[in-house]
Amino acid sequence: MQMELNNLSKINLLGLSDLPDDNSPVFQNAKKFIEMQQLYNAAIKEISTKLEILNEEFQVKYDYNPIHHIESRLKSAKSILGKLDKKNLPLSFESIQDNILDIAGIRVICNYIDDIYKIEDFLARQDDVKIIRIRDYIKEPKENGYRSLHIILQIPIYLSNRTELMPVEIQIRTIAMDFWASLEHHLKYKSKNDVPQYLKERLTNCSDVITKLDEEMQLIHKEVNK
Ligand code: 0O2
Repeated sequence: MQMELNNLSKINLLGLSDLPDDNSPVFQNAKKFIEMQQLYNAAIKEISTKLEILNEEFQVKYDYNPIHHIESRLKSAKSILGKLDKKNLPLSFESIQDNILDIAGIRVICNYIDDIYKIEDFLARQDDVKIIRIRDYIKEPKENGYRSLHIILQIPIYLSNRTELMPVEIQIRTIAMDFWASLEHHLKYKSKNDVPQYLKERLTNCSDVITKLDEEMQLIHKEVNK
């Protein structure tokens, strides 16, 4: 099983029609993987639609948008298997379902810090959404200066013959936090995770500056809208 799942990362999985009519385990696994991706993709659509509706409601009622923009992505087979491998977990479908909760990923970029928590409240109030885990890296930033609110939730996906509860990871952050995370990610990638100490320190300083900027912008925004 392990070898066969490993092979998944080499296949460019697009749709079932891309696969040959072959009963070998590798193609059976590829088929199962594509079906799994469809479910995660459906979960991304469900949550994205809820967020878009919220944003439109705010526009109509208050002439204001809490969401600047939304990005989403499906984690690739290569990245899923890499994460399992890094955590020394079994390379199986069961293990993917049990351990990888960010296959469906949505990033919500907001203008102000308060908007982040408005979106968290909104998601928590949805009848069909179950919050599984919250990590607040805004109240407690990571040591390197990373700030963002991470929510893992579960949403039902209604299929022709069954309902599946699918996990989605939502990262909610301000434009400034996103700017910081992009540069830090790029730097880690460029330096193959071996970021020189002086650059790490400069980035941590930037995070402090950005925190002050976010807080000041929030106060000005409140003042303007009193
Ligand atoms: P990718 O390619 O971004 O998806 P988990 O195994 O997911 O339960 P983990 O990874 O500790 O536990 O979860 P956490 O802390 O919620 O972080 C998950 C994601 O947040 C990461 O995904 C990144 O996208 C982002 N993230 C976390 N820390 C940092 C950071 O210091 N800098 C930046 N730029 N992003 C961060 P992945 O899985 O690493 O990959």
